Amino acid sequence: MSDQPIDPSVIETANERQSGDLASDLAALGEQLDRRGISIDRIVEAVRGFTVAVPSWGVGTGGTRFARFPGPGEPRGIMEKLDDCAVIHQLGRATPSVSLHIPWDRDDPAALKDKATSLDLAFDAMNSNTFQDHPDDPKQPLSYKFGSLSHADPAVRAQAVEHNLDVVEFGRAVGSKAITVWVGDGSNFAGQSDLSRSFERYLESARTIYAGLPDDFRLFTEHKMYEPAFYSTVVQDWGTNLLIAQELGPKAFCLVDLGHHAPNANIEQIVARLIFARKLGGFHFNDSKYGDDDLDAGSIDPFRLFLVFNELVEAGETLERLHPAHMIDQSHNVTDPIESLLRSADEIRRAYAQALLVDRAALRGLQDDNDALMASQCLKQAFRTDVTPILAEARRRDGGAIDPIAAYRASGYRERVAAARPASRGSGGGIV
Ligand SMILES: [Mn+2]
Repeated sequence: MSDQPIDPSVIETANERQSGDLASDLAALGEQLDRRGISIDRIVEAVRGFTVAVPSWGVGTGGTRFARFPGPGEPRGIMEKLDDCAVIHQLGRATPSVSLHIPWDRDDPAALKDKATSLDLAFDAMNSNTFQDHPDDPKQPLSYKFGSLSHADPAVRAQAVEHNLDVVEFGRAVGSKAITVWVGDGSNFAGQSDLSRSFERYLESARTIYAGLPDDFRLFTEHKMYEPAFYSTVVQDWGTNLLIAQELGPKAFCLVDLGHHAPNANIEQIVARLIFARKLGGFHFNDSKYGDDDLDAGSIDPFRLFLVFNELVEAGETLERLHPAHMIDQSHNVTDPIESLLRSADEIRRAYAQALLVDRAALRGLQDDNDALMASQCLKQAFRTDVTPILAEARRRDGGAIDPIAAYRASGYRERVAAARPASRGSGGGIV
């Protein structure tokens, strides 16, 4: 059996207290859904089958370029990060995999794989890093200050390509099947960089990475409108991202980070277009209010998250063939990262469960009849349904906690690791 970090009796004791209330709530909701012709059991089982990967970097306290305020018991390396990821999965049962970031998580691949297996975890898409310099890496002596895959200097481009191929190789060794490439390449001044030539250089580099992919590996490219470059970004939007995936070939797909768009962009429509093009590769879930991508998934605009899932459910079999990767990518600056990730995974599953409640036959009829008001009402009825008992029941059936954050607080895990892990320094910026 695995080395679970939380004593299972903590979960059992908490669940015993709450199981009566859950059974009542589930029965009431089941009755309501029955009247709508929906089997609650089918929704619970579908939710159990929906998982999302946690980012290794998410279990540390994040920050901004102004400051970082570390919390107690922060993981000091990838092995301790995996322990924290195991807590999230043990309690929430929604996050069986971890997305690694190289070089931040570089370690012996065999040891990493053993550790993950002992914790019932696996590895999802790998992430390369050519958006900062790596002075301690003898293979990366050149600076990425002026870009990486699109850099004007072919030697920097070659170094960045080689790093990505290293990450693919590392991923293969730990059982990952995909690499996500995000670059910060761009410019801060009009005229600083040639908008066309920089993209051509990026494509040439990406083709070399693509050519080095194993047959069963996928390449996800991630667009971001701006930051760290503030005038132009080489891979700035989904159109450019789609061009890249189409140029590269059948193993290349687009990754949608929900926070990487202009405010008010219709992200669900972007998702629909990428599904149409058969190029939706996956998601980085998070939320944002203005221009950043760091807030907890579903914390600001849960309706938008629901509308994204509405497109995914609507796509049905087409989506099953695409099997997009689901990953969280957010920064926890003021909360315990384990609590934020538990709640975020829950909010993502909530949006999925709500989307499963949409009466699709009715919605199509209303759309074809141009009944705008009732079509909107049909969607909103699903969104307004409180599916909390479904989420709790899915966790309970998989041995997780009915209320995972309460169980986490009762377990004393944070206090234990705070005693075992000396406090980290507060310097350094956040993640991107
Ligand atoms: Mn991202």
